Amino acid sequence: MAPLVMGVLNVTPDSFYDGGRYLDHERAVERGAEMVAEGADVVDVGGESSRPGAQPVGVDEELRRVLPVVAALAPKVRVSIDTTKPEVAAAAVDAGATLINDISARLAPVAARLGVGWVAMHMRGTPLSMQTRTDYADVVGEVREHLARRADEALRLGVREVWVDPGIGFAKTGQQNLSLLRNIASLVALGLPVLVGTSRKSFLGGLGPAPAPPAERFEGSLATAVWSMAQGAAMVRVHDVAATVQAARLVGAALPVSCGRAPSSGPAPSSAVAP
Ligand code: HH2
Repeated sequence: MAPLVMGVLNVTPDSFYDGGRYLDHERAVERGAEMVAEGADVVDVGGESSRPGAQPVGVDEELRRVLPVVAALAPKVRVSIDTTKPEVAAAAVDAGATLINDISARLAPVAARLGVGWVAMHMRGTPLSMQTRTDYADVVGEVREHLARRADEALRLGVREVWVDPGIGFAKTGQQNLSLLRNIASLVALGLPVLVGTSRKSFLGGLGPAPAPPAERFEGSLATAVWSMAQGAAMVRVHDVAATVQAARLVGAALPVSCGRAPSSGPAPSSAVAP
């Protein structure tokens, strides 16, 4: 089975790559429909930027941004809601979202109550403070343990679909992002589906001879998406859907058996299989 592709749709003025492009609801819905045509499996709708230093948005404003977009896209495609606010998650589920993409990894009780899937992403602090909190003794081990604990709590609460995500770029240095990418397989070994988001992120801009802005990070984004999928990530979160869908199909054809699945030894929890 090919890994899944989650398309990023930010209904915000300030997201680091697509900020301001889809603040108008009509344009956001058009872009969502375009992603569906390009083969996206999930469209991830967000109303609050989480780039380093981003200012928080109030509940009412976040709801105003995302709800009409979620409602318009949900009949066409699986919609996830990228939020850390319980009220926004609940209203988006009411409007048709079936997955809560939670960068705070704190909304498992909401996902359990609403009977929807949940993504637990690793982060320290908040987007305002996170880049001052990159002091890990063992970034790979600490991220894995944090996600394993949160996932376990969620499974105990009765969340049936639990994803884990290392949170590339969230409270991580460039080198720490690379260590996490090198060790995706150790997250996959938890037996839960893994989501990875590297798309257009700043560590990619620092790998070449001169710093590259987000507009020049497509190749690095695709390369790291392919790398992640080949290491067993069950889904990648990307801005560039069409190219990544082609890459995912190729990876799926090349690695037909184990991609994104729990290792064959040992029991796999029911949530380990990607939907
Ligand atoms: N990255 C961003 C936002 N949400 N969710 C998950 N699960 N994983 C990620 O890596 C992730 C995420 C940041 O990217 P983007 O949405 O493009 O930017 P912004 O936060 O500025 O809106």
